[in-house]
Amino acid sequence: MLLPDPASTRRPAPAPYKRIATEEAFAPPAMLDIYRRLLERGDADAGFRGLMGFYMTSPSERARHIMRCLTDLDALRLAHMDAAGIDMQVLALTSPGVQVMDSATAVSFAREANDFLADAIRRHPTRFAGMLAVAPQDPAAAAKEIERGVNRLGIHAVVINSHTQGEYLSDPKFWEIFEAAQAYDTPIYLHPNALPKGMYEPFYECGLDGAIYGFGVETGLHALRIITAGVFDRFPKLRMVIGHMGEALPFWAYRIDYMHRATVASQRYASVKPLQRRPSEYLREHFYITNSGVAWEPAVKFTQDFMGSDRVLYAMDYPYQYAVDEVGFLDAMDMPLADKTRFFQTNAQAVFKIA
Ligand code: 1DF
Ligand code: MN
Repeated sequence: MLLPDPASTRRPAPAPYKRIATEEAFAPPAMLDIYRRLLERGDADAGFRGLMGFYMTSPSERARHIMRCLTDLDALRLAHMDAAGIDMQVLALTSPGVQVMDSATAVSFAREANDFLADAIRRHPTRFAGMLAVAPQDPAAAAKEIERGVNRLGIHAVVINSHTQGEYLSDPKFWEIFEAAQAYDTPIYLHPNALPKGMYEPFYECGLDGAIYGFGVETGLHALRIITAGVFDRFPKLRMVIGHMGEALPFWAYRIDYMHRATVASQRYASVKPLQRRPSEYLREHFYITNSGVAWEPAVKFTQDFMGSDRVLYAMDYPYQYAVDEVGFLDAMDMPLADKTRFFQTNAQAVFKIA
């Protein structure tokens, strides 16, 4: 069976730390209504159709289970958390969130989704924290929503699901969002999206467009575009979070540094400008990395070694990767308790301002 049955799976043993999972998805039913209308129009983006069209219409056990979990922020989710030993979830509007909508709908639905999230946090304040959805389609409105989310809703992080209709945050037209994130001290979680036009087909035709590989390639590219565009020279206090073990960027870091330097020196591209520091330095000093989807001890340790143990956080990726056994694998890592406590608990408390 693909999905563990929470009732029959052995619950992880109690641990001397809280387990806070930091990339956990939800979907308000009203967002699925908007998605349904987009999908019915027939001209919906191929990546979006391939992703949400699948989950919203497939009769498969995986799709039906995920749809049920996504819309629940009460008894079912809490039961799944209890069964997996998860004390707390940091919730994010599931990908692609509002980023597939037209600008006006995206702006108004982001507010609605954040109110919906804030209500869930109010109902279960010891179990849920969250990230604000924003509409990059309207950077000024996104900046305002960050202000409202921090000051009125008490939510201190932002989620952006990678590209917005093929556009990347490396484009200065979006930098008002970075300015607000820096001013309100909200880290931006750069979460995957379905692949954009132009990238989708070579991945889709072999079934590798999704979380198996395509998501990581595209989100890693996005993070690297932000770094090489000089965003962190411009916004020296901006912090970001990336999942899936940093979308493999720590493993790439050495080669990226070497080739970035060579590319700048040869003046091969007008778009590759000198930076104040090496690409890997921005990665280590401006990013936090979660292990969403990668419950693999050597990868966690390598990433801690590269980033520092105060920059690597636990994430499950519920409900897309609800695997109770993985919590046990991570509990069992051969690692000093202080580092394991940073990983499961205290880094998340610091990054997401959880009391
Ligand atoms: C999937 C994976 C879907 C992730 C997601 O959101 C997602 C998936 C729609 O498996 O289709 O957030 N993920 O982060 O790996
Ligand atoms: Mn995810």
